[in-house]
Amino acid sequence: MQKPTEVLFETQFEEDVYTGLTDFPKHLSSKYFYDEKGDKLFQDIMNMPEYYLTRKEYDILESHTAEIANLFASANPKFKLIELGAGDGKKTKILLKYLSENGFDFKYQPIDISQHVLNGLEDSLQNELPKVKVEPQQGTYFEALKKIKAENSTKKVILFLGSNIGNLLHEQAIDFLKSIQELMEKEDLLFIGFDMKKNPQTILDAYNDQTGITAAFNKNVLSRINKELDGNFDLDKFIHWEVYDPETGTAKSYLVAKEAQVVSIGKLDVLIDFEQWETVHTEISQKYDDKVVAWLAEKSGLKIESDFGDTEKHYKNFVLRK
Ligand code: AVI
Repeated sequence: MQKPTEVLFETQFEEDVYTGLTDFPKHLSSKYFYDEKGDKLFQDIMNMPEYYLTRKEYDILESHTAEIANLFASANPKFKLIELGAGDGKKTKILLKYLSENGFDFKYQPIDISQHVLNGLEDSLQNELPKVKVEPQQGTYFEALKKIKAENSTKKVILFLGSNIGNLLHEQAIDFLKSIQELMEKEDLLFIGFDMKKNPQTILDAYNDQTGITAAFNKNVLSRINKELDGNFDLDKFIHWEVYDPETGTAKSYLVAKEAQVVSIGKLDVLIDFEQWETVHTEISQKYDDKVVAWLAEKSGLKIESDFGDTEKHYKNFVLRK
């Protein structure tokens, strides 16, 4: 590896790529999987038969719709439904449909970093559920939540679906939940999806599909470096590798160099050496059990009010309160 005399980073992406690839062992954050191509690949993942998470959560929402809706409206029937990382809203539309058809007094506020995603969601809601009042908010979760807290006193029901929390280490998850807790009032609710521990093979299959979609998703971080930072990664010289530790519940994704190579990243003015079989750790997808969820909630100053699971308890949605 050749270090540049002085590197001035223009973006967080540049800095994180530089830091991650000059560290030992090497690492890159999974948040960089998601550009337009990565979003599309993740959509494909959610439709794969092996990726049970989306289906399970969809089933939970579908089979408990009325119960969940009534819980949202309990104590105070007027509320704002705020979704963190809304995406295409496919699962949320089950709730939105029920709430709107049954005269609930609510507004839907999807929050997403991507304006493109929000526009698509708003258009589709306009067509499918025109009665739902939508107030999209572009930005990071915290920017948006802070603004919402400052702006009004309506009761908040915050949705954080898809086991997105699983992409955070426990310590980061606690920080994240604490920040949400600090923005919540007594009557507010957090409705959050957790992927639960299960047969380790089922988990490995979900993150290592035969068709190679997950591999392409993992390698998309390298494509982004090529495209955005003038890199010359040869994607065929890396393999996607998934491990799952059933004791800790942590699934980890790696990119493994098939041969020794030197990669140039023009924008960062750096050459990165790879030894044969050297790894780049890219993602964690944490799996939970009831005790760990209770521990995370307690550490974050939140109380578990109830939970909804599929029949096999492969996936659970928890309702948390301050
Ligand atoms: C977005 N997140 C919850 C997904 C997960 O299951 O960790 C991302 C993903 N990575 C590989 N497949 C899906």
